[in-house]
Amino acid sequence: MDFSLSEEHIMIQQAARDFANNELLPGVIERDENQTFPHEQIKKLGELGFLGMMTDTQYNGSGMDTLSYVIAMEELSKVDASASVVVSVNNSLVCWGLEAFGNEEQKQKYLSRLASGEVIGAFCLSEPEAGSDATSQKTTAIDKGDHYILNGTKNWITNGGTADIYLVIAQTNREKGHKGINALIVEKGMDGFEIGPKENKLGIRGSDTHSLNFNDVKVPKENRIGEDGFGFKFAMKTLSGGRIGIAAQALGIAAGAYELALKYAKERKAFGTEIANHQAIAFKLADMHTQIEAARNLVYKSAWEKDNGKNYDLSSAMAKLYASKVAMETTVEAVQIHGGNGFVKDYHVERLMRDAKITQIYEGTSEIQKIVISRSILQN
Ligand code: COS
Repeated sequence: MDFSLSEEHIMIQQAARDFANNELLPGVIERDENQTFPHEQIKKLGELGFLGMMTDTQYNGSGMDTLSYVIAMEELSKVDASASVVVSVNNSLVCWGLEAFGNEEQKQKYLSRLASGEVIGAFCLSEPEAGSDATSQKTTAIDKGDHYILNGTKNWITNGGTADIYLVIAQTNREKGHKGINALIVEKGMDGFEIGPKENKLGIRGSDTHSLNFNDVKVPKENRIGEDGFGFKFAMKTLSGGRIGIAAQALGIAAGAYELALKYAKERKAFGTEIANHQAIAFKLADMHTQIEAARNLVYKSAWEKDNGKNYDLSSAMAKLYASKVAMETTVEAVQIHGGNGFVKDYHVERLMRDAKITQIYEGTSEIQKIVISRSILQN
């Protein structure tokens, strides 16, 4: 067992850290306040290879491993979780899903453009009445021979307005239950595809979250991913990897808040000394540091399992469950350490606290992760 990072991993960490500090930090407070999508920054992340990190180089990806991806996600998320969620969805849900389960034509046509960041993608599973209960899809994709007719509504879709390519999960044959669900590649601009209003959110306000409406959208059959009825398994398998990305995002939010709190505690004086010298603060920092290290170990282990061909359904659920809890708790403590300053926007920690909350909700709530974990341990 070797806990040290390779030279390549350290280089990726440094590159992501530099990008976060030089390109994401300027304007991050204003983007959050005004709900501005980081277009320019996402374009640059694409040019640097961060949008298709795990995708093979033959499809314009960077051909890196999952560990590289989570290392980058942590660094970007320390500074701007609105930008890092775009990176996460594009990498682990859209690019990985297409590379693992798409056919060669789909990879040539869509994956190459997504992995290079020329366009970005969205993953569309949640519906007004089917978030956690994902088999209850109301959106329908009716088989019409050489095409499907898609009807329905998707909710809370990350990159909803900005994406060009959407992976949409829909029910084709209700009698077959989850085995009647398909995953279709839908392009922006297809007739009958409408993008709903942007959501006004508590956190990750710079990211672009929309509902989507499909009204008799004609989707060619060649846009179906995998065999007929593979859509639910596609969603589940893809989400397992997505959860590693969100766990890394949560880890980054926690680590970012901790680093700010540590710096502040060493500078701010009260009762004649830096507040870090008060045990009440030092013990908070000790807890934060320990929890973040534990979360990082879970995230890295899950990435390692994915890279080594092992089943990572359990480890990704545990990593997401724990890292998101640590993100929430750590950011609350970071605000507390900052006192009055923690409550104002200039010090960043209040934003990180708001951003942390979504990591306990999207790509499977904490309660869903507990279903996955408990089923896994009870089955074995
Ligand atoms: N990989 C492959 N297949 C999987 C799987 C996985 N990780 N998880 C479940 N499946 C398969 C099951 O094996 C089953 O197939 P078979 O009948 O052929 O065995 C099928 O999917 C249905 O699974 P299950 O019976 O467990 O379905 P449930 O309705 O009980 O739901 C949970 C399972 C709760 C785990 C699932 O619905 C889920 O993950 N929900 C949350 C979805 C989510 O993350 N939403 C957020 C939207 S994305 S932002």
